[in-house]
Amino acid sequence: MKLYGALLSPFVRKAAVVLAEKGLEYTAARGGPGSTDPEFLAVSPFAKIPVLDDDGFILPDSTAIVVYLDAQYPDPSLIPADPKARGQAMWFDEFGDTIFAVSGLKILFNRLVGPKLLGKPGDEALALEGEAELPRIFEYIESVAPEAGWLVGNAFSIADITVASMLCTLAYVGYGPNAAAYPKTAAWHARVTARSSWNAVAGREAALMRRILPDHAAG
Ligand SMILES: N[C@@H](CCC(=O)N[C@@H](CS)C(=O)NCC(=O)O)C(=O)O
Repeated sequence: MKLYGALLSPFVRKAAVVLAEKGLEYTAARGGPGSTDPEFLAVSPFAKIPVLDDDGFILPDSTAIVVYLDAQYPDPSLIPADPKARGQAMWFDEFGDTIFAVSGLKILFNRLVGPKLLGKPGDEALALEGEAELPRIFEYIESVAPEAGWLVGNAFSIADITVASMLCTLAYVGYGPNAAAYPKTAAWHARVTARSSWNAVAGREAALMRRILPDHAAG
């Protein structure tokens, strides 16, 4: 199994945590914004990360990857079977990828990835736009964060992984779940990041970040 893309990406981290939850070993392969690596460009139709290669079966997109992995390697299941819980889990995944990440990545790309990794000036107006969008998103997460346990039903799922992964990425640009303002979010996020799967991925991520961005601690 191979996973293309750097763990700084919330989408790559999501796929990596799912692999770790399922006890699946993988090799990290290079790829990402600005990459000209022919191996990566051959597997990623739109040059986006992550891409999974499972013994020659190539699949882009974090959600597609999780759906595939959960069907192919069902233990433990990370997409609930109950229809309502399944719908809710996919909503949180969609929210994480297309609402939270869209705002958060405006900050990440314009303050960190562009200027510090790709040598491209960031667009500060876009970063400020992302910042202005965050409070509404944080308030929403606080309104759905459970007092105990997980976002959907009583099982850890793709919902927790996707939303927590974006929070981890935001830590690189100085945003964390502030416990004073968002106590339920902070406590839930701490439960997610205490899992052994999360710790395994965080260890790999810290090693990668020490190499590519020595001034930034892993989120
Ligand atoms: N919906 C995709 C989003 C993937 C994505 O946009 N990844 C970013 C990195 S965080 C990327 O590769 N951007 C490069 C580009 O858009 O050129 C997923 O869930 O995998």
